[in-house]
Amino acid sequence: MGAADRLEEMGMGNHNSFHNDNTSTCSSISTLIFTYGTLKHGFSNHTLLQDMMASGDAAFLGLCRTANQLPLVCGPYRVPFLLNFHGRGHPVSGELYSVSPRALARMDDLEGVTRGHYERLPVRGVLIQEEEEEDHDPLPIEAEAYYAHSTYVEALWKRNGEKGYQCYSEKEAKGYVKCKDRPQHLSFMDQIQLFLSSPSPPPSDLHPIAAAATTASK
Ligand code: PCA
Repeated sequence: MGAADRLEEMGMGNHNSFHNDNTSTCSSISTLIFTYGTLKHGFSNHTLLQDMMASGDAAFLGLCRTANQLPLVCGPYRVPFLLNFHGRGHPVSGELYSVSPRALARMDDLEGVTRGHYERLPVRGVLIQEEEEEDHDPLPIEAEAYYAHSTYVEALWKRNGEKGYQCYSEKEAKGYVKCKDRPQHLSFMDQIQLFLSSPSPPPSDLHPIAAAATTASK
């Protein structure tokens, strides 16, 4: 079954657009979530989605990318953050899930929504078509994603040299430290603040000598 069929089966949409719509009976019980980081297949928080899929509280709908450019950067411990800055960065790749209210509450808790870590806001995306569906038009979707909280978004963008990634892949995740392995006496907000006040590494595309000079002049 293709991504379009899976969405159709869930009653999530019309012919050319799929979106969160609280007026229909089916979609009132689920929310579309675009995941771009550690919740994706193969990354450390995917176990939460696996659990929720096993209990019928979540369903994987397909690969997805954002319809617009958005910065995707890393914070402390290579934790990924999408920034709500339209027109900067790149279209970002990720995965689309439909989740129940119960699953959404667990995800909000993991992402520290009430603790000021991430905020869940709308995102427009395009479902990546599977081979048998390639002849069809791209499927626009309206979902929600976890963005870096607005209190530190500007500083995080600057700390990343105003450069974003297209995808949080193994390469970008290299050096990721799981929550349980981080210093336990500091809150995640403390860790973000420490990261923001630490110097940015020199740009990796500089020749090592030029990079050393950049560091020395700081
Ligand atoms: N988890 C969420 C937001 C960032 C993160 O690591 C996700 O995968 O979309």
